[in-house]
Amino acid sequence: MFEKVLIANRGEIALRIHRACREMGIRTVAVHSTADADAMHVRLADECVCIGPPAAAKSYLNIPAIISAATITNADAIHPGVGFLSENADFADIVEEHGFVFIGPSPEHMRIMGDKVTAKMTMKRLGIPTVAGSEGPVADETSALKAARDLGYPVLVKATAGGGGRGMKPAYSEEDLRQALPLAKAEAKAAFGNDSVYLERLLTRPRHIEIQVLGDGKGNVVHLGERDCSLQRRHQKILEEAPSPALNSEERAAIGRIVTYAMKQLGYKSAGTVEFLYQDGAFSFIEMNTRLQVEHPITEMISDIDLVREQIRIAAGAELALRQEDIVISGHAIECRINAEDPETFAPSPGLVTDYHAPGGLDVRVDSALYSGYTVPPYYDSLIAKLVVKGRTRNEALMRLRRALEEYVIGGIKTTIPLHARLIAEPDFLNGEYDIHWLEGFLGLRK
Ligand code: MV4
Repeated sequence: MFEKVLIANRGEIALRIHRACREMGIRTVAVHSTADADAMHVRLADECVCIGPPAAAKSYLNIPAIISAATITNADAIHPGVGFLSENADFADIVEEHGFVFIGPSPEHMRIMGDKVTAKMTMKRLGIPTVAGSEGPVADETSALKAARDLGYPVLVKATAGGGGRGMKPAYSEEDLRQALPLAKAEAKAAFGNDSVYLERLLTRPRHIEIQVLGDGKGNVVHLGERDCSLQRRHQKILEEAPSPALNSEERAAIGRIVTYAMKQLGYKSAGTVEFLYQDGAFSFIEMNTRLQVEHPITEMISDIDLVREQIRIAAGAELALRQEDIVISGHAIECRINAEDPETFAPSPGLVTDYHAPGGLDVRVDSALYSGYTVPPYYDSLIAKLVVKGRTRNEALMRLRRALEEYVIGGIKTTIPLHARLIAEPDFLNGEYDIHWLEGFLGLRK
């Protein structure tokens, strides 16, 4: 097992990884920008190294600085966390070239899933259901129009390098498509430096359901059920729950089997998430995330499996000790993402936390690096806490969540706690009747 792990991240996720390491007897190295010298992840780690100025491009994304930090502290392995360098295959290669272990999948699998067309073709070949679409990128307007005529409108233009909804444009007619194509290409070029696009049939009211997997790269793979992440605003998830209120146990078992089989064929290593759109009883693959996800705690709550611990064991060369038949999903978990934002306008609200009291009690988990007297810096993602609850039933989880939100005190800055309190009182939410567009409608936004 590793003796020392460098955590190439910040905030609640750095703390989450530190906790797993500590429980495994592994020492930790925190890296931080000058803006994060007082951060909780730095305080708790055994060692810390300042890797640059506040701007993430010069610190948390600064590969030479991170490799240097691992070298001078004599770390064995690097955990990239979520965001930042976590899906950067070149970083994974560089980590290994310098003699450290990258705690994540193989760079090859990261590259396959990073290119959305290659990911889709690969998954289709492995038996995963995909959305009807163009076979690969569309070269020009003529071939796009032809592909769309074959598919039938509406269609969605997507960026090959995509993710996060950038470079994505719907088209309801040929005229729409002629306009959407150059717009999508320009957006993709600006966001990813790659203007390649492909087409898919547009699903108009899907849910976003994702399957958590763990593989050891030696052909052992398990799935840990699904998460429903449909409640989002501008591609930012707000609240997630597991299991999905939309699936029955047959559907759950069937998609789990399909995903597990595909990941075994691929020889997938580490934690990963296979994302689907679910509409009219059918699953369609959209993307695979080759990393730990922000919402991983809801899966941990209902499976009683520590995903970060498993990632670390697997990276250290251990075989997956879990068998599918040993995995028991029980109860219902909900995560509220608490952001330092105005709950009405979503304007960022960094600044001094004057009071802090986190909720507790049975089956309440708070993943946060906040403390009273901490100043939330303005430079990074606004996620400051994840409030996760579990109940034996969805209703029990909802009652517990309402109580925990009431208890939570974060003074001095605006947070999205009031938004969550409003959201979980809505009949559609209480009934589990929502799709990926529901929240934006509720907020009166509409794109
Ligand atoms: C789609 C879709 C509808 N039809 N594909 C958004 C980003 C990327 N992850 C895929 N996305 C979508 N792909 C087809 N064929 C709708 C979305 C989508 C979406 C998906 C998941 C979660 C939130 C979303 C919000 C808007 C659009």
